[in-house]
Amino acid sequence: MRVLDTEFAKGFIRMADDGFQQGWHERNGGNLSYRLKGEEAESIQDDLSEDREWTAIGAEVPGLAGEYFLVTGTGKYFRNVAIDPENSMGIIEIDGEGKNYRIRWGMSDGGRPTSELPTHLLNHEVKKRVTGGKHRVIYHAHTTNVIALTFVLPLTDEVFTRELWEMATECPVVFPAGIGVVGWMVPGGREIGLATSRLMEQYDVAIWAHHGMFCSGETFDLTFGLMHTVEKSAEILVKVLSMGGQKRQTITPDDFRELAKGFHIELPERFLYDKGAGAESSR
Ligand code: 2HA
Ligand code: ZN
Repeated sequence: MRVLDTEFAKGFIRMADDGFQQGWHERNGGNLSYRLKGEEAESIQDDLSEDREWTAIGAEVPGLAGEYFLVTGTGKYFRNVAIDPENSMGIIEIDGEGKNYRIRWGMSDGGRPTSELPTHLLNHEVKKRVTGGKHRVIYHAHTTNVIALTFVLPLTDEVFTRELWEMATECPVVFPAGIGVVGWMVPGGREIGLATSRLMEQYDVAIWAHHGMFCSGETFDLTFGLMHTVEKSAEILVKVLSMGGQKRQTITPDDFRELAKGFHIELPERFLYDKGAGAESSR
């Protein structure tokens, strides 16, 4: 089977295009990766090449030994993924030790995987382990409103989670575990990858201050939907802050506890802290 005829490649391309349409991928901003299922990797073997050499990942991911990933290319534009997929993305195989990768398909002009490959693979390794193999998609986008908030909110998991939960009732249902925050760091390497993957042990969302967001999920729909929900919530918060920032009423900690019961979810108490007199609803 040809790679571009598979459902996973079509889903990947559609997601990249959706992200571009949202305005999250200026120039070459953002990157996307998908861990193939065994039968998917099997089905495309005839379309793969062995011409490209093994290259160091720049991080060690023994938990991903032998896995195949579809990833966007470094310097490539999300805007072009749908019209030139073979050049904008590629399939890589991880070696038996989790130290090297080789390109098996795509990146047709001699390109390389995303500069954020260490973060993608370190996140995949954690998520494969903690979800029992369910999570397959890691998505990085330059989401405007979340980035704006990293200039004005304290850079803590507690504040970002609570403030974004408060902006829409669906939020705690969509990301009940909360959101992790990484302070400003140099992107593109192992250090920021390790910091992010530590957060991915407990969260499906990690914010990079003054840069963007990473989301993890089982499918393209769920992962795109998660990014979309968090960014929508951030947009509402930016509007509220722009209207003076004073909330006349809001969703209270007890409202969240009631919601948790109704939806059979667990909302960690550390996000339901008391904000002090005057900060909460006067209902
Ligand atoms: O340019 O988004 O973080 C790709 C990126 C780097
Ligand atoms: Zn980025």
